[in-house]
Amino acid sequence: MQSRLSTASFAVVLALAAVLAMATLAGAATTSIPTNFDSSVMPGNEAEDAIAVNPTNPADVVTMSTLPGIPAGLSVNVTSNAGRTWTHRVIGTASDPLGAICCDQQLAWDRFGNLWMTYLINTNGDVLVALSTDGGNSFTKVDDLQTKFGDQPSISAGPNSVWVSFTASPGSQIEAFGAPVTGLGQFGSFSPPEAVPSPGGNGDYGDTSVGPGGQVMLTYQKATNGQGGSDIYTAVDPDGLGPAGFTATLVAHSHVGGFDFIPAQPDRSIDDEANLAWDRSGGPHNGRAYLVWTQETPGETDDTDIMLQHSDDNGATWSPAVKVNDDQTVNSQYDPSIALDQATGNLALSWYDTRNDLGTGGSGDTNGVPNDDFQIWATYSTDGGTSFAPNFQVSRGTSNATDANSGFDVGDYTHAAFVGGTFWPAWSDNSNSTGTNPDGTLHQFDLYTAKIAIR
Ligand SMILES: [Ca+2]
Ligand SMILES: [Ca+2]
Ligand SMILES: [Ca+2]
Repeated sequence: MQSRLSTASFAVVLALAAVLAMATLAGAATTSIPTNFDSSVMPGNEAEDAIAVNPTNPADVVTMSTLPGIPAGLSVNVTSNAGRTWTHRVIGTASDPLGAICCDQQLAWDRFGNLWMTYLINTNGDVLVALSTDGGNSFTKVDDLQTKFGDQPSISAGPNSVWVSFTASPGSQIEAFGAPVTGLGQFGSFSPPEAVPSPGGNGDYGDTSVGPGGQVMLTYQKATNGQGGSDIYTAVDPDGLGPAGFTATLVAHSHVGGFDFIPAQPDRSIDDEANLAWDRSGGPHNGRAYLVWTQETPGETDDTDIMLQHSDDNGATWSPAVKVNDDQTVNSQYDPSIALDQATGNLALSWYDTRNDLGTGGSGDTNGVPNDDFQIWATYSTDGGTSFAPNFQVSRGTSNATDANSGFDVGDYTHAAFVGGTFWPAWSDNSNSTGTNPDGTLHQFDLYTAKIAIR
């Protein structure tokens, strides 16, 4: 009896060792699903996320989420131990000095430890900038563009500057403004907004990136409504805070429009969600800019895919678009995020993905309906985008936007951060795979993330 127990125990030890070996492998080769963190643990919907990691202390991670259905405020979640424990609070309520925050928050953490945020306020659509110098535990408003009604501002930090671009009404004019940064809490005034001139100077749903020399690249799509397709532009200011201005370049045409409805986003729809990353690592691909966006082939089939291009000449010319998702389905991949580890030059991407929902049951299908349940998937490249690791599943569970019952689905975008060999994708999740969502399973979303070692 004793001997048999010992044999059984030994078998358990062997099994545990195998699991541990797989978990270790997962760090490098991502062959199994990583641990998921429920960063928000909040009743109601958290959708449309931001995430940033502190380059001066990569154990500091901050996530933020819009709170659709609540008049004003953002969910802010902070860990200082790489996800083991989180604090949660709501900022941007009606009485907050930051203003009554509507939405469209985005984050950038610079090499000095400054955590920058851009966002919109409810009252007049002002585009604002706030700064945290204490790891996201408090934010102070530092700039307010008081005369513009803005949309989807994005923010990026470079070696010695921080830049915001946004869409200004009327005419969906793309504008950008920047400030010099010299240390923790040490920065100059933001420039007045600089408009991207015609041709190609208007659009929306874009991103901002700063290159190794302080040059600035924006991306956005023209055609901001409807399902019928859109052109994707980049615009570059070659000297950043210097006197030169932006010049726009047409890069690609997508069959995704401005509000393109797919089964997984039946209420909010999707757009191209073009996003940028710029290699400032000093490595073999230093200066390479990457552009990710969403294609639909053929148009109006809901078979959307994640496309990637790169440029080695400040956006003047681009490599042919390659499809990043490697599934063999006609299902939807959408809302891509892209992040580059400036410590290594490695590139990682994550996105919402319905590949495992064939409507035939199983772990990827909650309801017998095809193509409406999503997971988060990702890949990475360690050779400048020449080759990619096989796609791997990040979310442990499967989620459904209709079940969130907000009319906002997961919102318009998702984000990821990649610092010091660790990739942190963020996403809205109602699978309740962690057992911590206060609303239970397949109800309102919580804001999830995962920690993935990639070197
Ligand atoms: Ca697809
Ligand atoms: Ca389904
Ligand atoms: Ca929630």
